[in-house]
Amino acid sequence: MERPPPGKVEDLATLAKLDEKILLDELKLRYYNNEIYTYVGDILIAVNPFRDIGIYDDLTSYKYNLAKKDEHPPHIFAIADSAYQCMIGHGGRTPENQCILISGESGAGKTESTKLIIKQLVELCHGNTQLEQQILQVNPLLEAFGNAQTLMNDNSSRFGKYIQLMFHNGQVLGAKISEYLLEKSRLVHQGVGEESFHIFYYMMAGLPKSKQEQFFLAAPERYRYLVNGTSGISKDKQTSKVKYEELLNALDLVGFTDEEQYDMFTIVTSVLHLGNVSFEEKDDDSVEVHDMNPVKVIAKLLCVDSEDIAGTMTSIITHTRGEQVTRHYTKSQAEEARDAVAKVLYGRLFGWIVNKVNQLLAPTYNVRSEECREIGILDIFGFEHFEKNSFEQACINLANEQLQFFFNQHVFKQEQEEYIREGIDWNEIKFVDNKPLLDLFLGRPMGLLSILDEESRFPRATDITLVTKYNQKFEGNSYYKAAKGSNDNKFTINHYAGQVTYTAEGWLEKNRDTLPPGVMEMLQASQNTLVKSIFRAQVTRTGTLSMQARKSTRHTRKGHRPSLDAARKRKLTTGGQFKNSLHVLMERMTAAKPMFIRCLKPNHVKAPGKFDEKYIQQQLLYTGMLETTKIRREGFAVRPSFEDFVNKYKVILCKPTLSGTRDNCTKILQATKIKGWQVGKTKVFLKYYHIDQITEVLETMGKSATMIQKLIRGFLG
Ligand code: AOV
Ligand code: MG
Repeated sequence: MERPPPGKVEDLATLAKLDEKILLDELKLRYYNNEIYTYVGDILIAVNPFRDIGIYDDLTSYKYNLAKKDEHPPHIFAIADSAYQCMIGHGGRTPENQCILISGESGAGKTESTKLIIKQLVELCHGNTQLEQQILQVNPLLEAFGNAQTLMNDNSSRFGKYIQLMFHNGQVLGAKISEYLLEKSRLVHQGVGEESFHIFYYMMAGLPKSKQEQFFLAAPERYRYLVNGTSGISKDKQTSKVKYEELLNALDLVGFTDEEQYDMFTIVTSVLHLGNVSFEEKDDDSVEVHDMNPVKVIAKLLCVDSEDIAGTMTSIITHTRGEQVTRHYTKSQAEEARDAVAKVLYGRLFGWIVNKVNQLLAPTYNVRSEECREIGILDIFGFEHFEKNSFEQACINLANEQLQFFFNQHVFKQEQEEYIREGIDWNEIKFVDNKPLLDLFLGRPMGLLSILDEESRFPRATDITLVTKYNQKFEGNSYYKAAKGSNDNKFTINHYAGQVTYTAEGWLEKNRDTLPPGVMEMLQASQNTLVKSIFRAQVTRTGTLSMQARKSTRHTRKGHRPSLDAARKRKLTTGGQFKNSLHVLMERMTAAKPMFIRCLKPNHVKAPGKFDEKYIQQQLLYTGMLETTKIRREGFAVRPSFEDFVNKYKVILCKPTLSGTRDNCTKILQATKIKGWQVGKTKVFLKYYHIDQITEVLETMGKSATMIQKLIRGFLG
């Protein structure tokens, strides 16, 4: 067979010569030719085109439906198709649950890929059911509330998600979404050139005047949470308006009622108003709300008492020896309390939206679980490296480490271990194992998160004490680097995807994620249906007082600086929760057959037609793409047992009673004349392209058989 010219190699695992430069050149030539997709065996590389290249139309979608892999150019639809075929057990395969894991830097194209996969999967089901239409609307809906413009991506996912599509007899039965760690801190502060969640801008551009009045809304520039010291509002109003209409449409289609939508917007707007609450210090060391107007608006929107809101943000009431004591907050404590209310409102709203979507898309009829199959799609937040990196970046980057580890386990470790076990003639391919990084983060009691949890329990701990502890415990760990100054709150981690320096400012608070006393009770007492329901089922914390008690407080001790920590009770920390959800995710993915999509970002400036070689080279290097290509080129992707192999291919020897032995497998393989296979101790080891080759042998045999029959018939007359 003639080798394709450079840039025309659709599967890098078929390259005769292989090095970093060759990989890069192939991808570059293809990119400039609008061929953004390239295979590495069963793995798909996708280079973000940053423009519409017109390859996702219905005709293309149809073309890839149940197509053979090499029939058409590499495409994301082919991956969806392959997952679907494996899931239903097409072509005699055993039906299996699938998961599609999409990785890549922030802005590399993971979320777009997720949407394209879902679109194609729905297409493959042929139906045009209401459920399918609902499923297609879930992503735009969640993006409005969970995505935001960042320096790296104009539509950056600020939460991770795993979407499970459930099937029965090849038809979609329902869907379930799991969400990971919404970046709530973005509500109250955004970095330079960044924005808050899209929903705020969509709403302000799209709400008709009458509704704006109902929500007491003014121009976006009037809200501190949207303009707090950054670039201001850069979104185009007309685009936001269109997005708002799309969102309403999605909400309707998925099944949110008008009342629910109204209540959702009520919460979103009250968050905005919260940002405008400010405080002033009084001579007696107490603080009070500077201007009660925004508080009154919030009180109306959330159906709570305005005095209660002002009270919970400026003071804490405790019981001391049977007496009620009011302690005043400092100005910064009051601001912290206000921001905490905004974050809990929005965070709970987001959680409620995801739950609601899950209820609306849950399978409506019962199918025995063994008859139900699923395809899961993982779209997490990509690896992040900003000028200033906080707790959120640490969690996001940990999730990426975990995903890279999963990839390595599948692509390198388990595979090579099996070759050794089965006595296959094999030259080991080395890969960079990032297990030490997972240990650094997740180890117990000596991991970054465990130590953070421990420190979070000390009311007097600070970011400096935390980092001092890190410096002591990780001295000598080559993946950890302490900052030069001894009184510094910074440290550097040597991630698989590069070095990131973190600043521990605010980590303890973010990890504790506790609410100022009284906030929960105040919100639980709301008369707004949605607010009430998202704060229901919360155990009232001891040590704090109900609203009633607050109102009847008489005694006030002045001048005492309270600590918010005093009333905090132990609960699962943010880090602890994240660790648990990562664990559950890994278990889910381990139980399915994984397929990998590697998204690459061609430049830092979100521009089309710009292939920054150095930047791509870096990504190829840290994702281990050269080694991946090597193992896919030399490895054996298909490994049937002797029994299965003989059963399926005994026709090649024309012996229907052939038994499933090692010898018989060898005989069949020799008869096909294909090259490069091996026979192990219990299985046959085939390259991924061998199956197509054997199928061709079978087809040729079939054709000759029909031809012979025809000849005989003709001969006989
Ligand atoms: P991400 O999910 O990987 O980043 P996105 O999927 O949001 O990245 O892609 C970023 C932007 O790149 C999109 O908004 C599109 O403008 C463009 N893009 C991506 N894929 C395609 C494609 N196939 N065709 C055309 N344009 C594309 V983050 O969520 O930031 O990690 O947290
Ligand atoms: Mg994304």
